[in-house]
Amino acid sequence: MNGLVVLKIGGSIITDKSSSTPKSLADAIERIAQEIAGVSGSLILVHGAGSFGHPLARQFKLTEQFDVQGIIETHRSVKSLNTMVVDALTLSGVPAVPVHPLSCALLEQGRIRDMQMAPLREMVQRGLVPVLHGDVVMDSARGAAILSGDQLVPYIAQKMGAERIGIGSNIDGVLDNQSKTIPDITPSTVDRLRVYISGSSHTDVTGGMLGKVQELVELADKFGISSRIFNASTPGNITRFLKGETMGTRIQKDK
Ligand code: IP8
Repeated sequence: MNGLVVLKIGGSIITDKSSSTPKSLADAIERIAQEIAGVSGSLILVHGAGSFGHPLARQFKLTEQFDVQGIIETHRSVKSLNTMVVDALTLSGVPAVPVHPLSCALLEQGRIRDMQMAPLREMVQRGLVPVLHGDVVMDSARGAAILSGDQLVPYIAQKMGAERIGIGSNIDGVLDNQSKTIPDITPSTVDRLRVYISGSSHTDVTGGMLGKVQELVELADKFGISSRIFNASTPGNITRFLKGETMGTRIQKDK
């Protein structure tokens, strides 16, 4: 699908991730919706779970065990965050529709085994903007597991033949040991850079920055799709990314 952009907005941008209970950041959600509304083009949006998902996933030990109540409560919570994002986009004039991974994906040992792509394809072709999110999802081996938006983005991008991928985090891309942005990462440099790349400082059951980089390096390596990690908490940066401007860290295949 030519020109399609897949963008993930991290849970740290739209929620207070330091909170152990769900706490949304309404101003940030509204700003993001307005920036997205300002740039036309095909888009699939994925957002993180932040304080609506990670504390509950940890409380119910969803990465270790099957727990019916944990599935219900965690999904209900991330769905409520998704409703806030979709509502803000709708109010800004974006034709956004919710897509919940629990209802359309199946995992095996935590990796996506199967996902309904036909509805997404039809939505995008008809000008709708699907809005997915990190979720608890059924798993053929474990019963259920956590599916991070970081895994959804490369999967969807590859299946849909996306043109550009963005991961909007709350820092200026991937930083080195001097806190300077690493402009480029490739499969051959990632091992050397790994020591600089930390996990998340908050409750994060899906791996923080290192998890994101690993997913995107794999995408570049296997499918030649490049992506960009940038600071989406800086006003205007989502607009810049959508317009194709250079910023943050680019992850691409070795030349
Ligand atoms: O915030 C995690 O998704 P992420 C989903 O995109 C849950 O890593 C339920 C913790």
